Amino acid sequence: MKLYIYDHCPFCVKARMIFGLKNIPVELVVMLSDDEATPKKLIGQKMAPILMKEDGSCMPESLDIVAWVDQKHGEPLLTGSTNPAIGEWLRRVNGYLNKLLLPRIAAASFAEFATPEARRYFHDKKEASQGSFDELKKHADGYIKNVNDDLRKLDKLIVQPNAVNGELSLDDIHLFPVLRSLSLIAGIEYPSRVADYRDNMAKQTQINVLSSIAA
Ligand SMILES: N[C@@H](CCC(=O)N[C@@H](CS)C(=O)NCC(=O)O)C(=O)O
Repeated sequence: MKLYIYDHCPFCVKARMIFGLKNIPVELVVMLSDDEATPKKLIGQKMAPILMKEDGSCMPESLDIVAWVDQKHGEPLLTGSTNPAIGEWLRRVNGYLNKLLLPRIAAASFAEFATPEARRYFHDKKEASQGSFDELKKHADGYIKNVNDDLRKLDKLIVQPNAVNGELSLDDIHLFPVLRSLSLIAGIEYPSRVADYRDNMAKQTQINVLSSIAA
């Protein structure tokens, strides 16, 4: 199977997670961010992730990919129940996270930005939807303070380092990608349970965190 992704994309991380957790081989194909032809050919629109199954058919939508792989390949793994407090935490943080992340993603050394045109495409598209990056960067300190406050709240919700609620569930599929994205931002203070959980999930899912390119 092949998974078409952008490395920075949290939805793509969700799809990658289930392969790593179940130790199922998959070939990752990082598309250039300005490559509209490939995703349109595969699923009729420009969106990642896209799973190409062994029979050549393609499936979009991260959570559909997660459910399909979990149900159809070995015993289901995401059998734990979810905690509404995690959903609420994610809604709050996702409400402001992009404003902090997008200027840094646009400047980082991701494979989807391997050409200047691909980086420019992402930059211009996101500035059009979120506002000027120079303006967003002026508010970074305030957003980092929000993140630090919110991570202290998350610390109290983490039950085990290998599964946020004690048993792997969809909450893990939603939470780890946010923590991986946050690892791109220098200067965040990680409470110990959050750091242990993030690092343990990175190992279990076989997905790198981004600390080495944090800015
Ligand atoms: N509902 C979709 C959302 C996926 C999504 O929004 N992907 C973004 C990348 S993070 C995308 O492909 N956007 C189009 C673009 O970058 O031009 C899913 O869960 O897979």
